[in-house]
Amino acid sequence: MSGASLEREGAVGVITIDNPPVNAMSPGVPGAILARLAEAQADDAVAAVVLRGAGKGALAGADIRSFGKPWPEGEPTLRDVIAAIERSAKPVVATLAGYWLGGGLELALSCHYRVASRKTQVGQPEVALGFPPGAGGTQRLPRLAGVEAALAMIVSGKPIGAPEAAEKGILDRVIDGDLREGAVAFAEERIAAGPPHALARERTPELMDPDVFAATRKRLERRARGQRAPAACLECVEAALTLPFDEGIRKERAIFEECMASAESRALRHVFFAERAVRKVPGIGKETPVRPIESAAIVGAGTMGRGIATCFANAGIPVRLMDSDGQALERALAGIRSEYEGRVKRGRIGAADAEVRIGLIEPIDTLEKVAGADLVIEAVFEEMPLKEEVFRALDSACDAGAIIASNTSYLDVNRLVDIVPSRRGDVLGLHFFSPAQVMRLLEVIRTDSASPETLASVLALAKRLGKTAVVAGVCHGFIGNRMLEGYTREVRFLLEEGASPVEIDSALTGFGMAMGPCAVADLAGLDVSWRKRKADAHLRDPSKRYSAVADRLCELGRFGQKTGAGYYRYEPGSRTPVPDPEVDALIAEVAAESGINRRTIGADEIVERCLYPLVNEGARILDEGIALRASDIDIVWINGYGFPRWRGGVMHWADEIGLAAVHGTIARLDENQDHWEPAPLLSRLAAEGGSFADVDRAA
Ligand code: T1G
Ligand code: NAD
Repeated sequence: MSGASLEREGAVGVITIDNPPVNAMSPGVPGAILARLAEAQADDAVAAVVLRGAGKGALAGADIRSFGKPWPEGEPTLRDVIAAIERSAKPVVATLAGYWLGGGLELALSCHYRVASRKTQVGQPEVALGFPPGAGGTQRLPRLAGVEAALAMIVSGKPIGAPEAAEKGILDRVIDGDLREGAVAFAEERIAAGPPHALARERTPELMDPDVFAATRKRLERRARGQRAPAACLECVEAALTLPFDEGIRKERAIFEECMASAESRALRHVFFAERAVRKVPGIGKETPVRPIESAAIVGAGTMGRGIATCFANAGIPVRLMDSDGQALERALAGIRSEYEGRVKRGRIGAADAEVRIGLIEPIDTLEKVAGADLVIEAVFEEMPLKEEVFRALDSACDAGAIIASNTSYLDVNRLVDIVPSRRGDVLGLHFFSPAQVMRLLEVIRTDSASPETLASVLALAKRLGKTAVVAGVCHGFIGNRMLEGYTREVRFLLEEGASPVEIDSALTGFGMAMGPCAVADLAGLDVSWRKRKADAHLRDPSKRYSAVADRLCELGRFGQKTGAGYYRYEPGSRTPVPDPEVDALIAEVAAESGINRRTIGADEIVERCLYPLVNEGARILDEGIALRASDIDIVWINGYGFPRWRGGVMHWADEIGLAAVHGTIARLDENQDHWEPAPLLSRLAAEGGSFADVDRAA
């Protein structure tokens, strides 16, 4: 039963808030706290109150599941509890453990005193859900911590540890040893000292740096372009300085309500639950055995092998690195070393730590030396016959029970399983993204035969590596890269039809993408996909439209940043794209050859043309069960391709527009172009008035 209990310890009434797992303020909980507070007030033997959380002691704030639903009529709210505490003549000591976040911290800020165990984290993470704190945090925190510190915490949403919070004046004491006993002892001291028991609201906020608001505003214009919540947080904190307390509270509430109703907040709340749903994989549970992965080996020390080796070293897991080309291996090791040295120079890690990590990477000169590794990842060139050869060699080299994974971007991992028939349960795809040591996304490719144990083991490993794992089925390009094809196709068509690389990139960064597609192509290198297109040329349907723009750039040796020129040109040593008239001329020439009349294309059309193919292919991927749920696709695009988190991911964004409208546009485009056939699932949902969120293949 969720609620709150009251026990007496001498003159101290201990109220324990109990709503597993994180004591969120779900309907009913504030009412229960109010009732216990009233009992404590009425009990003459109680002189002070300790307010704490049950279980691990966390108070994670408002119940995020209740947002967007009406609060039950007549049911008290967190703000009623806060008002009651501030009216209380008996001092209330908030007793913090675990995470005290959002409304949890706001409740504590309204108390007369705050004590915490050393490992406690406190923060106002609301901005990450698309709104500012809504129960007085923006008014009370500046009065306790000072304006600058409060502003930084509220705008960033990042929690801080108890020692730092005590230093800032947010906490009155950090308690080592038994927290409840320490809190009761603290309350007894306050009883002995007697009034006044000051409240945060009675203080005046202190501002040291009068430029902090202007400077933060400027930073947000750059960093949080398109978003409302960070600026809303700033406005609220500013009100703490310019308005009397109660007016500041009213202003905070008005801004909070406006933000809560926004598409931005719906998107961010969707992502919060998507990040938790993605960890749930059918057939994998707590009872599934997990094989320990204490050592790994990587075959192929190119771009990916090197990055993946670094991931393991960063997680403290010994890793062997092999390449058939000795020079490639040397280059990889030198590259790894120089990257760690760079991080030491920038103060990111200590020199000794860097040496430990470098020491975890052991070069090996033959594939046989992968023996003994718990996991082997193949990262050789993207060629099926080569990968098959490597898998045959791994079959004889690996220990029984070792997990064997391919880092392939597109190829059929089930075919690789057939190479090692006695190891069917132990093989899967582990699709890291480049640069592997930086990108959070890891697509885990579930082959038809991978055992639950293998899957559970790599999911546990992903967590150790700090990766967000998304389980995907086998198909060409899995979730992310399969969707990417339509995106890059439309970029090339738009170029021919009249948009410049700058116009395309600005339209998409304006939408919120981390980078524009032309700049991304220049960064990744245009030659890889060019080679692939040449190799697959015989498979192309000649009746379908094909754009030669990218091929022609490559024919000029324009492979992107690495050659100083691609869709843009680059000054030596610079990564800043500079528009290049030569490219404009080349595109105009290609368009003329294809008989295309070029025109001016607006940003909205660019965004639709580039992003609707993602939605359409995403619908197919969902329909085929390649992704378990639409929100998994959202996680892939947010973490692997720079899709704006505050738009909720590709599929949520489409749901938000409305699938009938998206379908209508795609169907219209399909009349003029042959690449736009609406996906059956999209057509069906559009007709039914449904949404992608309703489709859950994991249920
Ligand atoms: N509401 C509802 N459910 C929550 C929740 C919350 N606030 N926090 C966690 N859960 C669920 C979560 O969905 C999961 O459920 C389980 O608890 C364990 O979480 C008025 C309006 C606390 C650091 O933003 O950051 O207060 O998936 O897997 O890794 O201004 O959860 O098992 O079914 O994440 O140990 C502000 C959000 C709310 C905190 C724990 N608060 N939570 O991390 O476990 S807005 C937040 C977290 C607010 C006021 C406003 C983390 C955590 P399930 P978990 P964890
Ligand atoms: P790369 O060309 O940089 O490196 C491949 C390495 O494999 C080379 O050093 C080569 O010498 C080595 N190699 C070739 N045959 C070998 C053999 N028989 N035994 C041992 N080593 C051998 O390629 P990459 O970009 O690192 O890609 C590797 C794999 O990862 C490919 O399957 C690719 O599709 C995939 N991938 C690449 C990216 C990316 O952005 N580069 C992203 C995700 C996945």
